[in-house]
This record gives sequence, C-alpha cells and structure tokens, in this order.
Amino acid sequence: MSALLTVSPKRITNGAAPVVDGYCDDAAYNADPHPVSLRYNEGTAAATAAQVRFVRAGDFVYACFSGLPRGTSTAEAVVLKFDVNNSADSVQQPDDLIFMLERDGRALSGRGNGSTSTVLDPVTQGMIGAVSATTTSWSAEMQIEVARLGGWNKLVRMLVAHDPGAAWPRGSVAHEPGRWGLTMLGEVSYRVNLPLVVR
Ligand SMILES: [Ca+2]
Ligand SMILES: [Ca+2]
Repeated sequence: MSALLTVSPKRITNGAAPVVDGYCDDAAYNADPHPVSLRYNEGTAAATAAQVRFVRAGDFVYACFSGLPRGTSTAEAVVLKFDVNNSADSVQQPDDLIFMLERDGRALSGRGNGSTSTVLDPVTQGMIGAVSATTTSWSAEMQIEVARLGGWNKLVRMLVAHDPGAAWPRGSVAHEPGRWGLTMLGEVSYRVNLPLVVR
C-alpha cells in the first residue's frame, strides 16, 4: 500500500493584539492552535523544544518565540523569513523578506539577493521586537507590518529559525525558499496537487 502524502500548511489566524514586551503570555496567542516547534538535541536525553505562536491583529502580524535555550553568544537570534509570493525559488531573492531579533533585543530586517547571503536593510523596516530572558532561556516577540508581506489571505512560504540551533520546517535550508514551510496567512482557498492513490 502506498503512503498518501498529507500537506498541511501552517495557518496564521486573526485575533487580538498582544503586547510586544518580550513575554509570550498574552491571551492573544491562544488564537494559534498549532504552534511551530523548534527542536533541540532530538533523539537524546537533552531533547527540548521551543514554541513559536502567531496571531494577526489589524495591520500587524505577531510572533512570539518562548523557551529558547540560551546559547553562549548574545548574537544568537530568532529569524522569520517569508517568500511572500510563494515562488519557492532555489535561493532567497530580493523579494524574500527576512526579520531577525537578536537576544540583546536588536531588531534587523533584510532580504535575499540571489545567493546564500542576507542583505540587511540600512534602517530596520516594518518590524519592532522585544526580548526577555532567564538564566537558562529567553523569549522573543516580533511585530511585523502586514503591508510588508504584501497583504493577507494568501499562501506564502515561511522559515522559522533560532540561529544557530533549530529551524522549522525540519529539513529546511535557511537560504532555500523552496524548502520553507507552506503557510496560510488568514483565509486561503488553495489546492495542492498530489498523486491520487487508488488501492
Ligand atoms: Ca507579549
Ligand atoms: Ca518569492
């Protein structure tokens, strides 16, 4: 019997606006029933996971990363990348948008350039962020302008990462939009063509 592949995009839904303070305890994030998991040390006794929840309210989409294990470098960062037209290129392009929030609270935006590199904007555009930390873990909260994503109610591809350390989807490559995760921004009617399995 053949296995039937199920493609199940991540969905970002509408809700209330959280407070961008670096803490993910806002009730608004309960609107996300399927948080993204970032997994560390998989298959070992030290296995842990961080959770990333999303919600859109008005002109903004919010993302909150909780339970990030603290690394040794303050340059560690959480990263969101969006292939806003779902063109799924083999390497990230100038219209693929990148948002980063470092553990020290510095927010950076950028884009691809047809290579493995990220080109940072001279001035951070379309986002703000805040972080909080304990001795062992940290959290990061981002607010991104929906307009930067080219609007709502569409299918995009998204990479969710803690650099260095973990990324969603599993097996994704940070500079390859074709391997980022299908993501529904709001209500989308879409069709994914798959081989029909008949027994
Ligand atoms: Ca918050
Ligand atoms: Ca694209």
